[in-house]
Amino acid sequence: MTDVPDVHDISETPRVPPSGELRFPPGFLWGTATAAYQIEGAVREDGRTPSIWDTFSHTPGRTAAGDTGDTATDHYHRWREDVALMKDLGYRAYRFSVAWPRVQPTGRGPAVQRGLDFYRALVDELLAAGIQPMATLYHWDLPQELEDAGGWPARDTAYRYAEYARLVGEALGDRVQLWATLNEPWCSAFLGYGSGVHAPGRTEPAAALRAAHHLNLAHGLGATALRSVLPGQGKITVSLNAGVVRPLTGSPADEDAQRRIDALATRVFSDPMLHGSYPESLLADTAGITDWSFVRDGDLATAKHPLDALGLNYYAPTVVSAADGTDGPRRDGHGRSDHSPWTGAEDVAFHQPPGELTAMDWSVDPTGLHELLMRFTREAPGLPLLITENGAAFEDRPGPGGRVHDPERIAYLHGHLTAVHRAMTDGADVRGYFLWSLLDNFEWSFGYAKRFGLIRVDYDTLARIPKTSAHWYSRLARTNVLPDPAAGANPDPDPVAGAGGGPVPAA
Ligand code: IFM
Repeated sequence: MTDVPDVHDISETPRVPPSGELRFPPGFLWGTATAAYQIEGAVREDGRTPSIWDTFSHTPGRTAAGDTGDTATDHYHRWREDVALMKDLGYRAYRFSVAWPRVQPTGRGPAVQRGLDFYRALVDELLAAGIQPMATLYHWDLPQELEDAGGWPARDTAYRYAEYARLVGEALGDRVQLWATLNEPWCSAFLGYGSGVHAPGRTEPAAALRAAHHLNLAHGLGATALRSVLPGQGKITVSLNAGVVRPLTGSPADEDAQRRIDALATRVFSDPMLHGSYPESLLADTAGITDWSFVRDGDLATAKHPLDALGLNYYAPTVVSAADGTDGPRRDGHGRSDHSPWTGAEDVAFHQPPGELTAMDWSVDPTGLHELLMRFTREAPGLPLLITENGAAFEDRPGPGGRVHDPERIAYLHGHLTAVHRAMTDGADVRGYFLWSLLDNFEWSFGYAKRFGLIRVDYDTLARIPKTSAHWYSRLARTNVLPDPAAGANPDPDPVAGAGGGPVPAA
């Protein structure tokens, strides 16, 4: 077994030093995040079989330009280079996801050793580089065979997931301390089975609610299975894209729209996982679609598996109002479809907030991150928080020598990390931050058109080029002090010396 390095132990509550300088506590986990289908490629190698995303992306019209994850960033072959880059940049942690169809191709039965070997080698390389690995068990790549058997609307998928979680926990539990059961189950349920803009592309409102429940059940069963095989230091969390939903006005109708969307975006997962119940209002609001009879005795107690931390993914807030009777374009930021992902609240209108937008047309609003952290600080007192995703896509353009200067991303990160610091000063127990994303990658139905990476990927040559933001973040990871955005102002940074060409203090 490889020794786990002496990196941040999330069981210690950090204190924010009282100073004017935005300094984060020692041991704060500075990481980056990726997901298997978005970066690995090699979709037919070493026994891997198709996932729902292989099928979906190969279906004409489903993704921009017909892009697929067949090659993606070729991380499956270039992982050593990627770990070396993280090490050179001084990043302290790395959140990756395990591809279910690589490890258990049919979603049943024993694990494929070659699949597990890939992740063991990756984790060993990370540990040798002093980088703390965090494994996400499910980031949307359901084995196609399980979808053919019913997918997430079928209860059995939750049991299959628990078996898979145990297999991966047994194989990697001696090396990986930090685990996330599911990434953004909202997307799996409501984009996958509601609006159909994500795999498997079904548009069945009742199935979306069933999927949501079976994802809650899978989280609880999977966490229980994982806990039974992990050594004592193993920590279990889940990554929720809990929404920050704001009413357009203070009118009772807009506030009611806000309540309904919040229930569908956030509470449908956070209430079962944290409190062991569904909001009564959600059951009432969706009564015309389903009677929820798929919820069996004991399911909600299972879903409420005690967590070691709560993972939150934040990008932008959402502004809603009661339907205004006009039939304008839907602006919920989740891709175009004639079908709403907001099951039972299809009438709610979404509005573009004023101000700066990212390349996803998502607003740049760090106050939402502060709001989210404070919400869960109040709602789950004593539960440490991890920001398991935050970041932005911009229209990065390579300059002379292929270098990429991305001041918009640096400004976005600076604003959001200032909000994190403020939340910590206000009492939020935040233990780490995983920036989305390490590399430019396959952005689901947007294909390769949207670039979220700190590191540019040239999709012709697959060369990796750290952007200015990669060096700016490196400075933060090495010093725990939030660098001034101007520290990334030099468009031609020295990749060794760090952002702005200045010296980077030693770790
Ligand atoms: O790329 C995605 C990721 O897979 C899940 N969270 C949001 C990111 C940006 O859209």
